[in-house]
Amino acid sequence: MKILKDDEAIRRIKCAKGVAVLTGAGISAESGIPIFRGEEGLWTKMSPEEMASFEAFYHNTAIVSEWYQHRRDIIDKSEPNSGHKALKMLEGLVGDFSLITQNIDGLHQRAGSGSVIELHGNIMENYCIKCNQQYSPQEFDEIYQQNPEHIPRCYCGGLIRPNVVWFGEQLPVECIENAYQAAINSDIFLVVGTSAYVAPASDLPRLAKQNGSYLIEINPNKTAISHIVDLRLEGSSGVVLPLLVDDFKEIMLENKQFTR
Ligand code: BJW
Ligand code: ZN
Repeated sequence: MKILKDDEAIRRIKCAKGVAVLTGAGISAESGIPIFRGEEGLWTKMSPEEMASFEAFYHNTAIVSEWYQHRRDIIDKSEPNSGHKALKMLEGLVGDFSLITQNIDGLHQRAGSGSVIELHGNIMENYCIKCNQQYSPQEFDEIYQQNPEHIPRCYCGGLIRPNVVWFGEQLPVECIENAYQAAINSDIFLVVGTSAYVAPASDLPRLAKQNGSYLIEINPNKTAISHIVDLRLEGSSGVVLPLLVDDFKEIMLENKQFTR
């Protein structure tokens, strides 16, 4: 064991059938994508509600669109890190595995993870708020670049917005239902790189625990749910996750030999 010293954690992993993971901005920090809150956060100078809301987009379209385009540029240049890759490995080890992310950067998919539940959408997708026309990243980029005011408009005249979930907006129903189900069905629930401040994603760890799951938090800092987790692995996910997944592998292999 490299990182797991806790007997209860090892016992729980030995008999785990379902593993669910909730990730947040922290898992992409080591890919060079800024987190939202805290000293290193995107939002130290302005409140989240000022930027990530439909009202902000509608009344300050150019500023909000520029902000998203700037973030798209960062994401375009970034690569999945060892944390994303470790979760892809974990998926291959566990029969019933669910990966739930609040991130809109698509890095889990680029690391090879299959069927990722994207609670807050994806920044590369865009659509018209009037006629719902979808725009591919290339189509959107062309419209954005051709418009000197940076107010992207559909051919119907409607504003084009990113396919992300802003404050006060409902999460995609199928995604949140699948996430609730994954939390309920899990035996182990990993909470990685999220402040667990934003609902309803922040309800998932509690729901998992109420249904008997063992909660492991991976984060260099304490969060809103640290007091309810069973095990805190303090550190960055790019370092901790590969070690944890190695331990999972070892425990599961040992268990197979034992049960044979
Ligand atoms: C590392 C690390 C390393 C660093 N390794 N870790 C009171 C008033 C008004 C509203 C509410 C209220 N109470 C609750 C609400 C609801 C509201 C809400 O939660 N508000 C909070 C402010 C309290 N929620 C909503 O409005 C949601 N919708 C909703 O509830 O709908 C109801 C409804 C029903 C029916 C009809 C209509 C409505 C929607 C929430 C949408 C959130 N959207 C955003 C923006 C997405 C688009 C974009 O990216 O621009 O999602 S906000 C932002 O926060 C983003 C993130 O996904 C989300 C979570 O942030 P995350 O990932 O936790 O990041 P950070 O920065 O907070 O934390 C990073 C962590 O990483 C830290 O802990 C670091 O320590 C750690 N870290 N380096 C590991 N290397
Ligand atoms: Zn349109």
